[in-house]
Amino acid sequence: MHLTRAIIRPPAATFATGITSSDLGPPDLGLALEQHEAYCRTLERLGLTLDRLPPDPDFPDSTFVEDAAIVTDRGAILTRPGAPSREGEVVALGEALCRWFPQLGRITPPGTVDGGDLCEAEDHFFIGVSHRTNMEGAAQLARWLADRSYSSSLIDIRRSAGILHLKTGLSWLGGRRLVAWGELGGHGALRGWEVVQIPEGEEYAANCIRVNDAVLIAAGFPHTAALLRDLGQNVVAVDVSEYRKMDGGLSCLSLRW
Ligand code: CIR
Repeated sequence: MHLTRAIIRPPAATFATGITSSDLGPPDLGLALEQHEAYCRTLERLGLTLDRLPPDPDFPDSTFVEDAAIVTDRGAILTRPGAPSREGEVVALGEALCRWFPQLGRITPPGTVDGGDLCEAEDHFFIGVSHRTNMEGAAQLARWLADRSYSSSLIDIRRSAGILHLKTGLSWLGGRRLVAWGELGGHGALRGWEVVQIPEGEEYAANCIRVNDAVLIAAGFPHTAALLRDLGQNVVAVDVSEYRKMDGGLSCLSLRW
C-alpha cells in the first residue's frame, strides 16, 4: 500500500532498562535520540506524516511502537504484547489510533501477539508464533485478518535461535519478493514466493522495511545493500545501532500505514 502516515515514539530516559538478550552493551541514549530523529526525517522525506507520541519512562520498550498495534489498510488492531512489562503500551497506541480507526480491534486473553511477529505482504500476512505471540493470539489475529479478506499463514519460530520476532528474520520487499535470513528462507509457508537470502554475517539486515518507492535497511550491511540495489531496489540506509542493543530493529520503530 502507499504509506502516508506513521506513529513513532522516541526512547525515554529509562530506555536502557528495557528487555534485551544482546551482548552489545548498554545503549547510549543521546545517540539513540539522534538516530531516532534521523529515522523520522527519513520517513518524512519518503512522504509520511508523523504522529509523534511523547516518550514514556514507565515503558522502557515503548519506542518499539510496532509491537503494540497492527495497522492495515482495512483496519487496525491493538495487540496484547507477550512480555508482561510491555502490556500497558497498548493504551497510548489505542488513544493515538482511534482517531484514524474508530473500530479498533483488540487481541484478548489468553492470546498474546507482538506486532513484530506479523509480516505483511500485500494481501497476505505471515504470522510468527514466537515466545511473544502464542497460538491463541495468532489464531485471533488470523480470524481478524480473514474477516477483512486477508489470507495468512503461520510460521513457528520458537526454535529459531536469535529470532525474537518473525520480522527479525523475514521482510517483504514488494510484489512477491521477500528477504529472509537463514533457514527461515526455506520455510514451507514461503513456497511460491521469491526469497532473497541475506548474506551470511549480515543477519540483522533481514529486518528492513519497504516505504513507498524505497527500502530502508540498517546501516553497516554493505553486502545486503548491494544485493538489494542489484535487484533494482532504492535502498536507504539508516543507523539504528543503539536500538539493536535492545534487540530492536528498523521496523519496530514505527507503525506505518
Ligand atoms: C523487546 O524485547 O520487546 C524489545 N526490547 C525489543 C522489541 C523489538 N521489536 C521488534 O522487533 N518488533
